[in-house]
Amino acid sequence: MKRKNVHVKPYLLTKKLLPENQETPIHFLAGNITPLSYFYKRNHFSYPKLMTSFFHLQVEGNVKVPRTFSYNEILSLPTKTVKVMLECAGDKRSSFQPKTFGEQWGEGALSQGYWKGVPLRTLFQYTGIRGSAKEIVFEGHDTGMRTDITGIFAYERSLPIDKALHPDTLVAYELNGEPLSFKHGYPLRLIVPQWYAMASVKWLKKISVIDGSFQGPFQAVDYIYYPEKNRDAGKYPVTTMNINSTIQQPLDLAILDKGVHTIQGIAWTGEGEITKVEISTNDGETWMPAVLQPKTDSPYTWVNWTFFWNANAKGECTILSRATDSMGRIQPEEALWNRKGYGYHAICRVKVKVE
Ligand SMILES: Nc1nc2c(c(=O)[nH]1)N[C@H]1C(S)=C(S)[C@@H](COP(=O)(O)O)O[C@H]1N2
Ligand SMILES: [Mo]
Repeated sequence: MKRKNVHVKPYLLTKKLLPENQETPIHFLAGNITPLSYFYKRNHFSYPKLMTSFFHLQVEGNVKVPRTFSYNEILSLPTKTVKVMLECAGDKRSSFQPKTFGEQWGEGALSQGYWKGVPLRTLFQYTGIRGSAKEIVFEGHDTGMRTDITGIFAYERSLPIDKALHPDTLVAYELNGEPLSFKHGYPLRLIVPQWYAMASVKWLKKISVIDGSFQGPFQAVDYIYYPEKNRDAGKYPVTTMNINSTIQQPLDLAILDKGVHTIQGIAWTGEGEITKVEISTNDGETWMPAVLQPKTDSPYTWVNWTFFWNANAKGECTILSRATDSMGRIQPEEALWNRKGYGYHAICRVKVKVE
């Protein structure tokens, strides 16, 4: 039978539906912004129920004048648009050996777009900040239970003052020219460039300035690198994204014809910028530079790269990509294993067979 009107539409890859955790199929991250339907989704709890209280943002704690901003007031403040990629700290977790706890993300827990909002620092022009302030805590409207500690918790995270007051740290209300979609934090979410995305708190409810260091479980239990299996020795917090790259094409385990192929992918880093991506088509014996596409309008996004490969020998072969940044960082052979599986960034490898 002939089938009509078959729409071949790629979908997100589902890790879990309750709460919703879905990743982007990496080979569909073609352009430089991620269409909403492919934007990865990561949630610790069920979606909060949208209520009128969501349209007020409280700023309190060690400020001179505590204040509540209405949504409309925030929309009326001077705006800033910044193109920022978000990457989940657990992106590529499934590559860790031995396996670690947490959602077994492949390579697609990342997306990017233009975020429009108000620089967070603008709000503090209205409230002031007391001299003793050390951190700023961001509370989301979503709450729920944890498996390790009893009680009901909100999703809450803090930032050091200097990162919070960076001019590109935003209270965002638009993504790619549309009001933020509910699942990505409508009406207001924090956007923290360069940090893993756990810092970009969705459904902002309250901002508190504190003079200590925040100890909520999403700060002091989760999002900590624990390099040792059974002890907490050597632990330190997850902050900026590691240098990383992903091969989008060919796909892992692809079967290719002999001839010229385009190897293509993306590379990114949480500090400085990508200066080089190298490709090996012989499992790391020799490396050749890929062509980096010109940097666009933001230092906070991935760069696209391509490499033309003449596959003239039949057989199996491993293709690797390795990025270097302006801070002198380079992707390692092996990522630092850690108990919760954060920050995987080893050299990317795909296996192909040429026939
Ligand atoms: N309120 C709230 N904010 C949150 C989270 C959450 O569960 N609740 N998850 C964080 C994590 S771990 C990630 S990776 C990003 C995911 O953002 P997205 O769903 O818009 O892609 O949101 C962050 N902000
Ligand atoms: Mo995340």
